[in-house]
Amino acid sequence: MTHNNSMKTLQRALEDVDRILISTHVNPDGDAVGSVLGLRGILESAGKQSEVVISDTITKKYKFLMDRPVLRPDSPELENLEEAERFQMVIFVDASERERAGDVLDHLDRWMSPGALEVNIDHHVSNDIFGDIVIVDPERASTAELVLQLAGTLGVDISPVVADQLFAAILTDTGRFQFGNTDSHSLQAAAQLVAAGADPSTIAQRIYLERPASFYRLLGNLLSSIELRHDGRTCVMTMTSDLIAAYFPDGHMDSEGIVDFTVQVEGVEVGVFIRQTGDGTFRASLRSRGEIDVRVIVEAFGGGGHENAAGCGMEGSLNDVKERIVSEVKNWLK
Ligand SMILES: [Mn+2]
Repeated sequence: MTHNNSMKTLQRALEDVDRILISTHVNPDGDAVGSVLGLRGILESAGKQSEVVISDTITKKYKFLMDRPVLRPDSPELENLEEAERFQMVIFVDASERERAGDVLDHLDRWMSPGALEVNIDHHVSNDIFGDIVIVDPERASTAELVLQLAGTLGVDISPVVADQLFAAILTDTGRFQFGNTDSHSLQAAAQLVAAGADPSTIAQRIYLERPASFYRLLGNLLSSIELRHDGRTCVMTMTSDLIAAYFPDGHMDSEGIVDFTVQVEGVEVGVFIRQTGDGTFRASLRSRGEIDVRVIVEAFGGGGHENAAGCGMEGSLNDVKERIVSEVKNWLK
């Protein structure tokens, strides 16, 4: 990895800083939530004041990880900051591009001190290396592993609360230690967090095993309509707004993890889950097994992610979007 700074560089920069803002990408996943919260706890143990601000709300299933509230761009705590209340550093975690932080960026000018440093801690291979201090390591399965490494550099003990937060982040980004990115480093980090007080069983229970019955009813509908393409090497699942509304009348549903079913079918190498996000707008999530790099596939549509898990936004009719993705997948099946 080029352009990378070391944890020592960040440690030295932190010496001159008292107030730190932490943010992450829109629609924060488990790694994003666990990493921002864990980083806040670690920086506080290091004697720094830290606040987390995220453009979106945190999904219900991750709320148990919050030891205290996080801020939104319109939070009163961030209105009219006095000079002394401004932040001297902003750390973006798990964001492959600065723009991924969303609305937060519109307000940085009034929250930050002049000359404040921007730090980029991430593990996406597609990270565009923004910021004054860059700690990007695509070899790591989760951003949380980099946050844990920072704690080691700072000499900070991991509290049981932070251990739970970082463990949840690793658990989710490795797909419960089942994705291709699961390696000795992620397992050793997880073991270190359990030794520090993380409770794997409770965390898994809260994140994966407490979904509303309507989720399973909708999932049953989706599973019964999966399509196999390319001689069974590609599996496609689609979810329209109408279908979501039939099971979730308020329109809010947590679809995280549904895509994983598409690649659990015997013989399937690439799984595609297309979810309608608005009128003529869709989000495609892809998963792969083995050598096929789905990140490269979604890059054709302006998306990003990892080798075995990636996604992109798309516009058009459902059928048009589906056929464009499916034909791009075909190009990469050997
Ligand atoms: Mn991540």
